[in-house]
Amino acid sequence: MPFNAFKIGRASLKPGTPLIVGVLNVTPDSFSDGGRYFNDVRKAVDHALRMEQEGADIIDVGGESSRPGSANVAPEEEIRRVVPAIRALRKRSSVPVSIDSMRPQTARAAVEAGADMINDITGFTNPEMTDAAVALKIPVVVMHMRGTPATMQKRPRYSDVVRDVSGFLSRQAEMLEKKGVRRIILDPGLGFGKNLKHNVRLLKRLDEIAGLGRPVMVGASRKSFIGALTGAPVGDRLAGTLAAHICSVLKGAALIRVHDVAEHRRALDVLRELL
Ligand code: HH2
Repeated sequence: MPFNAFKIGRASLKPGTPLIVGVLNVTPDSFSDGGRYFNDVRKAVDHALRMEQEGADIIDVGGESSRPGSANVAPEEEIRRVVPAIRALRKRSSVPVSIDSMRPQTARAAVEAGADMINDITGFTNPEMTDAAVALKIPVVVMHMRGTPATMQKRPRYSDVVRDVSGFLSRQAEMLEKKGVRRIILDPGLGFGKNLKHNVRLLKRLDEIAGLGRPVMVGASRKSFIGALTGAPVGDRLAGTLAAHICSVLKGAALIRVHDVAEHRRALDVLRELL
């Protein structure tokens, strides 16, 4: 089902033209690139600019790892990590920026520094995060997660993972819409409280989530289920990631969240000609 087009900063999100969201983790401990852009604003900004040049439509900045078992970061520390990077990036580029955070204080500080979108892995289950989204009047990503990063991989169970995730996403989107949030993206949250079968089912039946009539984002990049399907270590999961993301786009994904921007841009360029 198509969705109504909208803007994220200068980017146009519309059916049939998937956007690439490049990941910038300013953390010491993210699962695939932890430490590379941590405590070094220049390195972080250079990486964001490189991703923009390679074809990223949006840069998603995160200051806290959400890998399974990861520890909580205090809001002050998260703000200290993300705000200088966003501010410095803003000075050099108008590329749309998304803040990957579950904390209202961080979301507000990031938007003040120039962020254009809030990406909440807890799917706006915290009412204060919803209040921030309402007040800030910017697009949001509602992601599904079962449990918390500390506990989410302990025997996740669903009666029907696709129906359960879709139900959660539509309920949260309706709640946000009633409060006045107009631009809403849904994300099934691959790897967040899901085992291999759950992740595969969500990808195979992604058309059901896209069928909710809202834009859908998918983030399979380098995740452990790609490793489980290919036997590849985290540094060698690009081929598997591309397959998962191309399949998602064919099933209606409007945004893909990736670490390897250039390769995804080329793959989407080819796909565009073939469709
Ligand atoms: N995945 C990660 C983090 N944030 N946000 C959305 N909306 N969807 C995702 O699939 C998603 C996300 C995990 O990836 P990464 O940022 O590379 O790792 P870490 O959480 O260890 O920083």
